[in-house]
Amino acid sequence: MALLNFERKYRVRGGTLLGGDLFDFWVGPFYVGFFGVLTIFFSALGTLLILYGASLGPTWNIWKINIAPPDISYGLGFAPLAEGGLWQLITICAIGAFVSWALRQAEIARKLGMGYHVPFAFGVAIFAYVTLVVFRPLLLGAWGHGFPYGIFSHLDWVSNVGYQYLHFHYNPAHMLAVTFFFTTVLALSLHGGLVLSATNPGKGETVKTPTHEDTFFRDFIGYSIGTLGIHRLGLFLALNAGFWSAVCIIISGPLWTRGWPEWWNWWLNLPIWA
Ligand code: UQ2
Repeated sequence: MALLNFERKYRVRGGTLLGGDLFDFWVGPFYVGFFGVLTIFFSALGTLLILYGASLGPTWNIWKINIAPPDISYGLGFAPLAEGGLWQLITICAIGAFVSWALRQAEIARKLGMGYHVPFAFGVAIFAYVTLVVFRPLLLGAWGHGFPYGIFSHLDWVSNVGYQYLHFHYNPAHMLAVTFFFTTVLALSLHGGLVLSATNPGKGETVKTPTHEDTFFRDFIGYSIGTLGIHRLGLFLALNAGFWSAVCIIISGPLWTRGWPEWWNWWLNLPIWA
């Protein structure tokens, strides 16, 4: 079945989570849905608020524009717009847009009778962001612990918060996150390379089969994880990268306030050395 025939057959009513039939239609290639409308609303409002915040600031230099969270002294209260209130509203818009986007993915998956793997995966990315700007600030008692919205300014925040714990690479959850990020890259490069080597042959050559792919890795390392397995592994690695990123920052402050190198003293303090 050609793609356009498939779409005619499968673009059917129903499967919506909210709004019933109201927004259950397509605009060109795009499914709309209640959450499509919500995504556009939050994205547009958030973008306008960012532009307004930039207009209050000292620069239009794209690298230096900065929308900072409230001062720590505002605690968990609302701040005036120009004093971090814009950051608070922009954060609400961002979360609203991200969650609406995930729910739109879920509605499309329901329509097609597919699993929820895509919205679940995106949900882990949302979880990592919300950990930075909501969960950790809540646990530390001030919105001022969120990161500022700006290209250079958020880099400065990461550097400063890292040095606050002396050497963030000694954070065990950070170690796990970094390892999962790199292993994700290894797995995707193996997978991308393997699939292209088999299915994108030179002129006059034939396309190879998954059996060729399996055999390549069995010849190479004595093991093939399989065509479905590599995607399970990829999802597992990528989700763990996001998950441990969230863990490594949520434990910094709420659970451990000293330098991360010092955390490893638990090893030297084991009673077996006495
Ligand atoms: C594989 C397979 C694929 C793949 C890849 C492998 C036919 C098209 C990349 C090989 C992957 C292995 C052996 C796992 C490597 C483990 C880590 C942690 C990176 O066997 O099946 O399908 O794309």
